[in-house]
Amino acid sequence: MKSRFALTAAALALALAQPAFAADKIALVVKSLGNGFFDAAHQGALEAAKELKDVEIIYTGPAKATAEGQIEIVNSLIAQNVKAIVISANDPDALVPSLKKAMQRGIKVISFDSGVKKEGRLMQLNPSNNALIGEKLAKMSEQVVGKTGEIAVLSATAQATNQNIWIGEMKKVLAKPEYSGLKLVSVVYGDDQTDKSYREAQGLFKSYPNLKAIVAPTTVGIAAAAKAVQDEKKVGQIFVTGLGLPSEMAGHVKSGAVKSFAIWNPIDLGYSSIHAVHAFMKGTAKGAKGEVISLGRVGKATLDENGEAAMAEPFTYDATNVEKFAKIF
Ligand code: RAM
Repeated sequence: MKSRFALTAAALALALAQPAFAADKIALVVKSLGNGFFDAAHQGALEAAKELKDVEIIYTGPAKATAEGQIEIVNSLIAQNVKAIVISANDPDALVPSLKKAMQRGIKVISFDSGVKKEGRLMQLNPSNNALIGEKLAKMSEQVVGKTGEIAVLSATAQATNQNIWIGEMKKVLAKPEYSGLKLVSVVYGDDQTDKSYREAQGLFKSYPNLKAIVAPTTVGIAAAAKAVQDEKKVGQIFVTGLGLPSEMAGHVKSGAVKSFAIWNPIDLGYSSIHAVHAFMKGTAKGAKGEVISLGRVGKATLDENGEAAMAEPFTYDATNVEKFAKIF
């Protein structure tokens, strides 16, 4: 009798410890794990989940930034019955079939940061306006190079949706008469891996002895290129610019390898993505043109005809402010 009572009490205690309802699972699928940019986005996602109360975040991604790795993950998330997938895609096309399958099973899918084609998601949340980012990259290059000189791009993976769009926008700006002196000599890919990005930067030094700047529209690439410039004693000869995290770039600004770089707040991006997908989970968003989606403390986003919405303008960092923001992301 005694032991039976003990068991009942234990079962009761366990039942009381469980939440009154099971939180819905949202999977945040990033390009690859170990990238500080996505760690910051994850931080924001957790903040949103805490506010929303009825969801929990599964943070996942492949070891290397490949579409194949993400497809495997998406398939296993379908099997796990997650309620939503928020993905930064390694390829605009390759993920579409598995994401479509997820949506057919009732899973709400949105992309953020690096998008997938319209048919593979309900919306794409861009960190900023793509044309603005392209212009920013061209302007920052001109600031360190001057009116004439050779520049090269060190990108992430060759299939990355976001980097390819930004490079395309940057090329449009460089094609304008006022930029005719800036010569884009090469675009190389470090695959968002530090060691490969570092080697690609070294390769550029060798192939282009007159190179004046490396523009890296990736937080992994810009940090690796700046380190290569420092290690090979090319500070003052080759400047590095692009999109970076203040926490990873402060030392490189100090060394002089980097004068300025830009980025948006990755914490806010992750936070906003969870709010956006939550609206689809609750049925208040459907993905139609003109729909206004609440992004919690960040504000609102309006969907365009492609189901895309953009957040804030990229912010520029240099010696005057990098230390302050390095403490945040
Ligand atoms: C890297 C990733 C990410 C991109 C940033 C700027 O961390 O490629 O997708 O948005 O750089």
